[in-house]
Amino acid sequence: MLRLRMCEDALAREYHPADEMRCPVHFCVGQEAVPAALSLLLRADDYLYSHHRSHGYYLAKGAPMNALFAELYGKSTGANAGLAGSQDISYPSRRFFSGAVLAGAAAISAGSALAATLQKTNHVVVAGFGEAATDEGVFWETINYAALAKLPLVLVCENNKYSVFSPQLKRTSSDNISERVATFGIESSTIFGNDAPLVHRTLSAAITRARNGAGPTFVEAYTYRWSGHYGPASDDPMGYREPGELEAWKRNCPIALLEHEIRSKGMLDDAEKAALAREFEAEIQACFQFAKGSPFPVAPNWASLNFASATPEADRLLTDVDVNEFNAHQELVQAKGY
Ligand SMILES: Cc1ncc(C[n+]2csc(CCOP(=O)(O)OP(=O)(O)O)c2C)c(N)n1
Ligand SMILES: [Mg+2]
Repeated sequence: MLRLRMCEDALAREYHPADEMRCPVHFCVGQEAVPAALSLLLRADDYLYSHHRSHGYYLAKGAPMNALFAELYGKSTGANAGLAGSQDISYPSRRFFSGAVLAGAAAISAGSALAATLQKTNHVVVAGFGEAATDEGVFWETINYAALAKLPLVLVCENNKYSVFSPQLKRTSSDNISERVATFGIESSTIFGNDAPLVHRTLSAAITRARNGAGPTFVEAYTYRWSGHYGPASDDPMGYREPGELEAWKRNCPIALLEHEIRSKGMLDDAEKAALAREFEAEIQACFQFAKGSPFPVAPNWASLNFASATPEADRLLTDVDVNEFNAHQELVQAKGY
């Protein structure tokens, strides 16, 4: 959690006025507990999908911090050669994928979990997303199918109350997401998402269930983003937060809560915390150096940026398919009268 917090704080400090990062960034300051718990629980062969607030999940899957920084700077050494940016970053070799379509993480994760079932591998699939993903129809289709097919899937909803500037109760008549999910036949719970040990226990149980073939679990973790919706600047002047709300959640900082607990048990002292902070600070500075010193990507031609053309299937469709034949087949499948 501390590594992620320091990483996000450092990126936020560098974002303006330097303006060298080439993409919008959604910081996850205040929301460290879920990704940190996942970082301890997921195996290398497990898949993790996330939404636009992606950095915590990226690091949770063990993807390298320097490739994250270089990606934000639009450099060729970035996780996606500088072409994806923050909210669509992926690191395929660590089986991590993010995406800007809110419920996309959930929907794609169900397909990925189905693949795990069909291929009889023992890996599990986790999707992390915000509560606004549950405003989308495909989210409910996903949980319906996940329950039916008993997919090895864990869906984690970080409920931070807001979709950009809109509170949940201005978007839905009730804020009982996990109760609604339970009616689909999925194990479902709501927890205080800034209690790191509770988050860890809950996600650990969910991942174990998935791995043991007991089916999907939905976890709604109440948390709060300290930063604006995107970028480093506060968007409080928009007036969408209730007075005192941010301060109350800051008093419930997930890092401070855990720190208090482990200090009181003699598991952390000042020197140990300072050593951790020094280690993370050195890593972060090395990442900035790496990112800033890396070259921009070079595209030899536009076609080389069409990733679909790198797949044999797409090539075949583009070159072999006879359009006339394709059109002729439409008659066979299209019901008359439509
Ligand atoms: C399908 C879709 N609709 C709308 C948007 C625009 N959009 C980007 S972020 C966001 C808010 C998302 O809120 P939430 O899912 O709760 O995540 P949070 O930002 O609170 O972490 C919206 C509406 C989008 N990216 N995708
Ligand atoms: Mg939200």
